[in-house]
Amino acid sequence: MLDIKVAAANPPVIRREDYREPDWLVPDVRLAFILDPAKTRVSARLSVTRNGTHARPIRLNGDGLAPGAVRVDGAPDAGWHMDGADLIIDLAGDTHVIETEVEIAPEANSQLMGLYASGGMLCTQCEPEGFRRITFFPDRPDVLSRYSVRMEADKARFPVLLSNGDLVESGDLGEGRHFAEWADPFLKPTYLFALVAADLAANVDSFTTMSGRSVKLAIWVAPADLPKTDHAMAALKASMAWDEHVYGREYDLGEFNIVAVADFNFGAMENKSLNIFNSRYILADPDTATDADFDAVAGVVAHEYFHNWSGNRVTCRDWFQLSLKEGFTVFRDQCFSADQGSPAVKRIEDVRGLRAAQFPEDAGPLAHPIRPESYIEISNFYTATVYNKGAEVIRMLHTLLGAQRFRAGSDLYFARHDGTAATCEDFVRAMEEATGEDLSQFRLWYRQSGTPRVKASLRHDPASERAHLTLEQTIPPTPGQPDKQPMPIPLRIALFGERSGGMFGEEQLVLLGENHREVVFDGISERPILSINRGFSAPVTVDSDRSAADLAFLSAHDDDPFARYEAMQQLMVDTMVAAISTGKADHRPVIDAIRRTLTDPALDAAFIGEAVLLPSEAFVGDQMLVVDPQAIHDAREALRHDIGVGMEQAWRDAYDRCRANRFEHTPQAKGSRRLRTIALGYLIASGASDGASLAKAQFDDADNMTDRQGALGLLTNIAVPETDAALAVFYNRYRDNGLVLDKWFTAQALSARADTMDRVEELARHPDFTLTNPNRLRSLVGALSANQFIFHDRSGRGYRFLADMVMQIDALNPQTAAKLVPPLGRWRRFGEDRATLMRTELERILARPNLSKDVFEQVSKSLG
Ligand code: B3K
Ligand code: ZN
Repeated sequence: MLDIKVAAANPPVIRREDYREPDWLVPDVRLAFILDPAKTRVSARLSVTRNGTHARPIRLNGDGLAPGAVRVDGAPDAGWHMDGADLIIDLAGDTHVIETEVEIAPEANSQLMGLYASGGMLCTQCEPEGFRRITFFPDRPDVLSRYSVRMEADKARFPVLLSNGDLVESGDLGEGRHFAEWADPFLKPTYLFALVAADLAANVDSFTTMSGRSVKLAIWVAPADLPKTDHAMAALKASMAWDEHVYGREYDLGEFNIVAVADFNFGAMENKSLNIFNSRYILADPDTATDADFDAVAGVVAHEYFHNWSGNRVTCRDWFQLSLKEGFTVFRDQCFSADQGSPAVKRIEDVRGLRAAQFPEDAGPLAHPIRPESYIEISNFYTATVYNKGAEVIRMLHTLLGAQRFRAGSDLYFARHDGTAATCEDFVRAMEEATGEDLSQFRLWYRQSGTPRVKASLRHDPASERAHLTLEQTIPPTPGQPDKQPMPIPLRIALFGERSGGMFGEEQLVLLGENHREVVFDGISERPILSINRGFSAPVTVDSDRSAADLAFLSAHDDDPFARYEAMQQLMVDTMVAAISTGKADHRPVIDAIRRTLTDPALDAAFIGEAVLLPSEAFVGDQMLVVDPQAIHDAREALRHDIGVGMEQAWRDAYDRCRANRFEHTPQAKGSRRLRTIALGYLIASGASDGASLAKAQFDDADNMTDRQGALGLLTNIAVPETDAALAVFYNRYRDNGLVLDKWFTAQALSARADTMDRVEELARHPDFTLTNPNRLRSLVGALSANQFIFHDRSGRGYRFLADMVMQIDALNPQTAAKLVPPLGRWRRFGEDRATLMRTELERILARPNLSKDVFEQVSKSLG
C-alpha cells in the first residue's frame, strides 16, 4: 500500500455549511477479497447512478490506493485520472457499472484504519473514513448501498470468514483455500462495512425477538478466552430485550456477530451485524476484570447493539451530525445500565466522567459544539463533547418532554428516517412534531459550545413565608464564539426546611431560558435550603451561596441521591479550595458528613463508596482560576489524612463489614468491594501502622481482580517494601495477559510517589511496552497525563515525555497520537512557568516534518 502523507502545512478545513448532496449514488456494490496479510486483492463492482441533473464526474475517494484496473461498463479504457489520492471518472450516462482493482497490505497497516492485521487475524475499521483505504468509493455517510461480499482465504490460517448481513454461500476452493459470500439486505454507508478473517471460536447463543424470530448470536474470540465471554453475551441479550421494551426496536437480521480484537483504536464499532470490539470490552472474568470492567463491557456491548437503530437503520447525513447517533446512543446505553443496576450510582459515575473529560474540553482551546461547524480531521471529533455532552442534551429533551412524549418523538424519528441518512435537525423536528413542543431555543444546545454557569441565590422572607430564588446564567466565550445567547436550562429544584428536615411541597422543574430569572416559592415557613440541578438535570456548573452547614445538611437529608452526593462533593471542594487560598483548613464539617454517610443504615455500600470519595485533584484544579498542582495535592492529602485519622475506627469497621470470603457478582457484593478498598485507602492515609500490611494481605488473599487491583493501586502510591513485591507478583502472574498487564502499567503511572516519572520513563523502555497497541499506549501515556500531580511536575518532564510519545506514535497511528494531545493544550489554566513549558512542547511537535493532519489540528488549535 502506498503511504500518502498529507502535507500538514495547510490541510483543508471542511465546513458544515458547505454540505452538498452527493453527485453520484451507489445503490449496489459487490466486493471480492483475496485475503492475505501481505497482499490482499480487492475487486469492487459499483453500480452508480447520477444524483440530479449535473455534468460532474464521479469522485471515488482513496487513501494510499493505486488503481490496478479501472473499467466502466466492462470497457478497460475508461477516461479516469487521479486527483490527489482520489480517483475521478467522467461518465456520460446516468447509470454505469464501475469496476476497480487494488492491492493492499493489511500487515503493514499500523494506523488500524481500513483492513489491518491484529494478533494473526484480519479485520476492518472503517468509521469514519477507513473504507477509502480498502477500495475506491464515494466514502461519505450519505451514500447508502446494498453490499455483497466474497472472501477467499487460506482455510487453515483463516477458517472463519465473516462480513455484514447473512451468509449466502461458502465452500472449499481446493489447495487449502476456501471462500464465503455474505449479503447485507440493508442499505448502509461505507463506514458500517466490516469483514473478519480469523481463526477464532464462538460463544453461540440465541435470542427470540418480540415478533418471535430467532436470532443467532455469536461472540468470536481465541478459544482460550471463551469462558470470558459469558458476561458480554448476557449483556447482549439484555440489550436486545431492553431496546424492544423501552424503544420498541427489534433486531432485523438472522444473526449478530461480535469479534474481539487486541489492537483497536477505541472501544468498539457498530458495523451492521458484525460488531468489532476492542477485546477489553468483551473479555471479563473475576480473576482478570474488575467490577468496573464488567460494567464497561455491558455498557459498550449495549451501546454498539443500540446503534443498530440509532446509527445504522438511521445514519448520519454527514460527519457534523455525529452526535445524532453518538449522543443519542450514549443516552440509551446510560439508561440501559441504570436499569440493570443502581440508577443513582450510574448517574454519579456518568456525571463524574462528564466533568473529568467534557468540562475541561468545553473550557479549553478545543471546545466545540456537540454539532461542530468545521474540522480538519473528523477523527478528532469523536470527543466527550459529541458523545457525553451530546447524551446530556438528549437527556434534557427527555426531562423536558417526559418519557412518554420522548418515546412518541423517537418513534416518529425512526419511522420517518428509517433507511436514510439524517441530521440532528431531523431529530429535533421529530421531537417537536410528535409533541407539539416548540424547541427553537433548545436548538442552541447544538450550536453553542462552553459549559453554562448558573448562579443561584435564595433569599427567605419569614414574614411573608416566601422564598425568592434568583437564577442567572452566563456562558463563557469559546473559540469562535465570543458571545452567547441564553440557553434553556432545565433545573430540577427542591427546598428543604432546615429545622424540620422535610421538603416543601413537590420538586419543581424550572426552565431557566433567559439570562436572569426569579422564582418565588410560597408557604416557606422556616429557613429553606436549596437543592438544585437534582439528578444533574442540566450539564451546567452551579454557583450557589450555600454554606458548609447547608451542604452538610443536604448530604444527610436530600432525598435525591445525586443531590446528596453533589452536596458532599461541593463541601469537599469548598473545603480544599478554602485551605489552599487561606492556608487554614477546617476539615471538621467534611469529616462529620462522611461519618454520617458511612454509618447511615438506609444507604447501600455502593452509594456510600461514591459519596465518601474525595473529588480528584484534576476536578479541584478545574474549580480554580490558576491550577497549582502541588497545592492541590497537599490540600487533598491533608484532608485525606484527617478523614483517616478522625474516623480510623469507623474505617476499620467498614473494612471488616465489607470483607467477603468468596467472590459474588451481585450489586451488594460489588458495592462492598468498592467501599472496602476506599476504607482501606483512608486507613492508609491516616498513617495507621498496619495500612500497608492490610493492603498486601488484601492483594495476596483476593479471589478477584477488583480487590487485587484496588490493593495494588493503594500500594503503588506509597513507598513501602510491599509495593515492589506486589508489582512483581502481579507482573509474573499476568505477563501473558495483555489486558491485565495494562493495569500493571497504569497503576504505576497513576502513582503520586516522587519517583513516578522515573518509573514511567523506565516502563516506556520495558519489553512489554509497545507503540503499536493503543490499549498499552493509553495504559501508560494516557494514565500519566491523567495524573495531574506528576504530569505537571515543575521540571516539565511529564510534558516532554508526552510530546516525545505523540511524535513517535504519530508516525504509526495518527488517530491515537492525536487523542493524547489535549492535556498539553490546557496550558492557559496553569501558571506562567508551566504554561511556557507546555507551549514549548506543543511548538516542538508542530515543527516536526510530516506531521499528520490529525495531530496538526490538535496541536495548532491548542496553541491557539
Ligand atoms: N462509532 C464508533 C466510533 C468510531 C470512532 C472512529 N474514530 C464506536 C461507537 O461510538 O460506538
Ligand atoms: Zn457509538
